[in-house]
Amino acid sequence: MKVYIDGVLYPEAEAKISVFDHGLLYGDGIFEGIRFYNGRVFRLDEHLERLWDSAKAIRLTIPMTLEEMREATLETIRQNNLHDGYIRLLVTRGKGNLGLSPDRCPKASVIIIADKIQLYPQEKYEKGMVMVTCSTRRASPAALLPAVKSLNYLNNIMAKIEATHAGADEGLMLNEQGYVAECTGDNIFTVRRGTVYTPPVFAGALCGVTRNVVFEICHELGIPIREIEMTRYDVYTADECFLTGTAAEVIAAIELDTRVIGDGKPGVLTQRVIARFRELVGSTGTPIGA
Ligand code: PXG
Repeated sequence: MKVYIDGVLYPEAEAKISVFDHGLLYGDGIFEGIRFYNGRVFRLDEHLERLWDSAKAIRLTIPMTLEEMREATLETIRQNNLHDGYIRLLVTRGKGNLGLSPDRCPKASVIIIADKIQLYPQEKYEKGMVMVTCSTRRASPAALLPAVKSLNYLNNIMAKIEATHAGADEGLMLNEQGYVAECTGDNIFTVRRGTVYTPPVFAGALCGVTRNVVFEICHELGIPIREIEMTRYDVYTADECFLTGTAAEVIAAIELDTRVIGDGKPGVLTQRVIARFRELVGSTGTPIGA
């Protein structure tokens, strides 16, 4: 495995960053998780645009252009001879001192890791995911902007620990008002009487790239889709539920807090969305190139 750090591809064992990097010391940085399928990177530019938006929001200067980042990403995949896999793109605040001010970090660091992705077990894709509501709330936008894909994931990790310890596959996160925000690493959708619903981004969700793809698929297939604030009640009583994320892709959720959703199987509409998603990931995207 070769890892890109600031313009150089290092063998994995030599891919190291400074212990004074504020990405490590303070979680001060941003990232993207991107997939490539069949020799093409899925929605690469959407991910890069979100990375640049995250950088803007935290006042981080990415030390290269978007075009250079696109090329560095593709080159890292090529150098690892991968056809299908996952890219983790990080921009850290860079090396500074033991003080949290980023003013002492002269240059941000760019890290690109290309690897195989570990999927949920195939069984989960066939049977659906079991969820519990976490007591850890999604960070308030007044504290940590949920739209920023920052290296500060403790909020989600605390929720993930709760979900895992409850024996669930995923944790549902509510915002401070008690409305559904998203899951620990995925956006959530429900289906009721033929309409697809998802919480608005302002409810505390990340503006997921996969979430946006679901909007496109629904428009294309003529399925009504709406953003609406929802409570746990709306998930318990939905006909269907599914989750979306680069890692999870599109996956049915069949239970929340021991309430069976719909008939407890991946729903018909969910399966239509999944089928179209599979077609898109297999046939579109930025070619990795020779
Ligand atoms: N919400 C959150 C909080 C996320 O972290 C998504 C939604 C889905 O967004 P995309 O753009 O991927 O459709 C994410 C991203 C993991 C893992 O290992 C998952 C994500 C990020 C990093 C790691 O499961 N999901």
